[in-house]
Order: sequence, then C-alpha cells, then structure tokens
Amino acid sequence: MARHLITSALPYVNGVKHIGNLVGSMLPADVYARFLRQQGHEVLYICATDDHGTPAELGAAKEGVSVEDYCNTQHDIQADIYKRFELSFDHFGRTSRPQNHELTQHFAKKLMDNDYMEERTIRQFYSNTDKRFLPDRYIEGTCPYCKSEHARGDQCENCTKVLDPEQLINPRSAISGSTDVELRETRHLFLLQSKLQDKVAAWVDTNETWPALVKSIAKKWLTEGLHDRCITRDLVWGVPVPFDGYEGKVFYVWFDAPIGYISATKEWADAAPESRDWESWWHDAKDVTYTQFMAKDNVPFHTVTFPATIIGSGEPWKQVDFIKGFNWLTYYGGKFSTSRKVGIFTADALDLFPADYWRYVLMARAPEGDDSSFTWHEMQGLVNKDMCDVLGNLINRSMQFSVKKFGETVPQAGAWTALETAALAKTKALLEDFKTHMAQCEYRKSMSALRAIWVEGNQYITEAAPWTQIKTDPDRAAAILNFTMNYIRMIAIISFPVIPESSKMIASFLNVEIDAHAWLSDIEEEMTALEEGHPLKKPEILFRKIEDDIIATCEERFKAPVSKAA
Ligand code: B3M
Ligand code: ZN
Repeated sequence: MARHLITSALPYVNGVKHIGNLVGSMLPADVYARFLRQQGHEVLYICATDDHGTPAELGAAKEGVSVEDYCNTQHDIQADIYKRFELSFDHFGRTSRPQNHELTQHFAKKLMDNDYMEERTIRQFYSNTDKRFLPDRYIEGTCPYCKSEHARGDQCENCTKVLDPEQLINPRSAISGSTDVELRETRHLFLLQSKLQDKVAAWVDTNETWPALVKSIAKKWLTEGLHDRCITRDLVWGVPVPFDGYEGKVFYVWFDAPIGYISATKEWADAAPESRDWESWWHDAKDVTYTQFMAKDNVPFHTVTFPATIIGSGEPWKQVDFIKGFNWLTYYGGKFSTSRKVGIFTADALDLFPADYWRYVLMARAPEGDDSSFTWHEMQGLVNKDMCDVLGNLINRSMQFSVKKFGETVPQAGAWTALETAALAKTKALLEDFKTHMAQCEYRKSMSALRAIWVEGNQYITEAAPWTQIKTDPDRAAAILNFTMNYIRMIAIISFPVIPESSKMIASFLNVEIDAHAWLSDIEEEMTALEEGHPLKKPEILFRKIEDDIIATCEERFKAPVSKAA
C-alpha cells in the first residue's frame, strides 16, 4: 500500500478541449488512478482549470462578458464533460481560487528572499489602437523559426518553440488586428533560472526512470541553457504581484499554473478539513509517489521551469517522481486546432458515442512512441472488432445461452480440463503483462494485453462449445459456463480502469459489485468466486457497432481531410 499523487496538465479554462487534449493528459491519468486504487493504494488525483492568462481574457472579450463570469461558465462546462467521460478526479479545482493566489504569492516572496528573482526594465509591445500593453497571446505574428503566420508572443503553436514577443515578424495586436504597435518600457520581475541551472540539472539527473521523450526534452532545454524568465505581466486578470510598485500587474500564467497542483489539493482539503490533509501530500512528503501526465509541449515547464520555482523556494515541496509525456494525437495526420475548429471536441465526442468507446480507442491508440493519427475508420474498427466482436460477443452469447439453458443462476462447476488449464495459463501471463504495463503507464501495451485477455475468453468458449456439449454432456456444458461466468467477472474487474461504465454494466449482469479497490488475488481462486446458484441476469447489449453511414456522417461533419475505405 503506497500513497500516489497524480496530476494531469491543467486545461486552459477557455473553451471545450478536443480529444487530443484528453488523450495526452486527463484520460491516461484517470486510467492510472483507477488502476492504482484497485491495487489498494491510497490515490489522490488532482486536476483544475488553468483560469489565468490571456486566453481567458481574450475568450471573455470575444463573448462580451467579464472574465470572472466567463471563467465560471467555462469551468462548469468542462467539469461536466469530464464527469461524463468518467474522469475520477478527487478534486477538479481552479487556479483562480484564493488558495492559488496565496500560494503563488508565497512562492514569489520566497524566490525574492532567496535572490532568485529580480526586477528588470523590458520593452513590451504596446498597441496604440487598443491603448494597452500586449503580452503573450495579445501579440501575434510570423514565427521566426517555421514562418507560421499564427505564432503567438509566448510560443509558436506550429513548431512549439518558446518565443520572446520581440522575435515575431510583422507583429500585430490579437485584439484589434492592428499593426500600429510599438515597443515601450515597462518594469517586470524575472525568475533567475540561469542561477538555478545547476540545481535543476542535478535534480533532473536523479530521475532515472523518466521516459525517453521526457528526459530528452528536459536535457535539450538544459543544454541550451536556462534563461532568466519574465514572470509578470501588464494584465488585470491573474494573481496580483505582491510587491510595491506592481499594482496593476499579475504573474505570468505559467508561473501560477503549476502551483495550481498544490493549491487545488488545498482546495480539496479545505472542503473537508477534519478528514483531509493537503500538506501530507506536498510538504516533505517522502512516502508519496508523484506522477504527472501531459503532452510534450508542456514538458519543459514541468521538468525545468516549475522545478526551478520549487528548488528556488528552498522549501521541501514534493517534486514529481515520474512524468508521462505524450506525443500528439493528430487528425488524419494533421493538427487538431481549437482555433480553426479542426478535429473532434470532447462535447461532440460524447454526443456521438458512449465515453467507454472513446476511452478504449484513445488509450489503444495513445500517442506514446510517436504521434498517432486518429481516423474515423480506425475508431470504427476498434469498436466493432475489439469491443463488439470480442468482448461484447463473449458476454452476450455465453450469458444468454447460460440463462436460457440453466436459468438465471450460475451453473454448477466441474473439474477443469486441459482447455481451462491452458486458458488460465495464458491469461495469467497476459495479466502479468497488463499489470506491468499499466504500472509503467504504457498504454498501448496495456491495451493490447487487455484485448488479448478478452480474445482468450472468447476463444475459450468457442473451443469449449457448451452449445454442442449440452446435447451429450449437460454437466460439462454447465462447468464451461461456470468457468466462463467467472472469467467474465475477472474481465469486468481488470477492464474497469479503462471502460468503467461497461465494467459496471457487466458486473450488474453478474450481480456483483465492482469495488474500485478490488483487484484479483490469485487467478485460480478468482475462477471460483461465483459459485453455483449465484444469481445472473440476462445480459443487455453492451456495445453497438458503428455503421458505415455513421462514419460517413462523422467524416463530413468533422471535416475529415480524406475519406478512405476501411
Ligand atoms: N494550461 C497548457 C495546456 O493546456 C497549460 C497547462 C498548465 S499545467 C500546469 O497545454
Ligand atoms: Zn514556429
């Protein structure tokens, strides 16, 4: 029994996210959290909306509402979607809460006290048309690296390079589009990351288990050298800077957002202070294993920038142990784009198909080793073959037959033959694979082991053929079905982290509870869990095939670049 802290990158509050965001952060974190809870560990899965920054201000301006109102609405919309995706956050907080303001200001003061922060006068774009400074996303232009015309002042979305606004070619205001912009002097705080370089590098080196993708991104940043970073902005929305002369300025969103992991934990504890202790998770928490989930563009901020803040504070905050970074999920090889509405958004996804279809498909095609392309035909294939033809088929035909021939109870057991022993031997090995890969957050491998267990069950009943046996040896038919009902129960338990709703549905056919904290002890023993006479229900249809015409409609509606045959 261990204590596991899990966080997934905090989605920006503005706008419904696409399935690419989900697969690179919240969904795998949820699958992992559920898996660990089943293993009996104490798990705390924390997420929040990233409420600050220019995207929220721009979003509010576009809708003509106040930033507060805008963020309230957007937070609730996202929270509702994630609930429908069955994401089992222990808390889904907000970085605009007082807890985060306090903690962010606390970190800033510590960094200032420890001489890791200093004031500098810089030049910032000022829009004469809009009569204001244009930090980060308020300024747009052409990327000096890849020449994309939609680069923002802080980062180019196309090539992911972090930018200084002054590097933009043909800068223009994102508010008015005006090119009447000029550089003006303004005072800001800089985090002296260059002074923290060695300490951050030494800490990165202690993390031997990080995946190659994550480690290489961190190393690349460290090799290029950490630059001092401006962490305040001329904006009204954000965490106010608690120093004299900084009225009207707030912290840069990437300074307060990762602190949000801690402050959202505090929100969680503040909701029930008598039973919850946030500090035991974050302060000097040597017994805690901390895992973060994020897409690759967020990795530098979690391997280098945020660690610099933590190390610079000189306080014993819990540092991340394992970072699971993801490549991009693409839409037919191209980029999902929130701004250009390309791809599939999470709310639309749920209108089309149940959450479990998405959960399984996205995890089976997780962009781990490389970017991974989503196509409707592939989704159709995975749902129809793996979920319907294998898992659904196993459950429906065996349970229907059992109920028809032996009534609504588990039939009598019998001695296992070579068929059962062989099936169990294979299953045991697959289960070990599944567990190992899940524990290492290797989703593609986990899903293929899981699928192989579904296949094994389906093959077993095909070979054992109770429908033939019943004609000559009804006891043997009963024994096969007894074994199968137990096998199905085992499948319901192990599939729960991935397809929780379906697992619960299968469990309801079998009249068993799927306790979130139950994993299998010994596979042979598990195969005797349901005894003769245990009540059964006639199964309902678990999964429905996705027909070709639905795929054609989706391709058209979601602007799939090319319509291909399956
Ligand atoms: N909101 C960026 C993103 O959603 C940012 C992550 C913050 S994690 C502390 O990609
Ligand atoms: Zn670029």
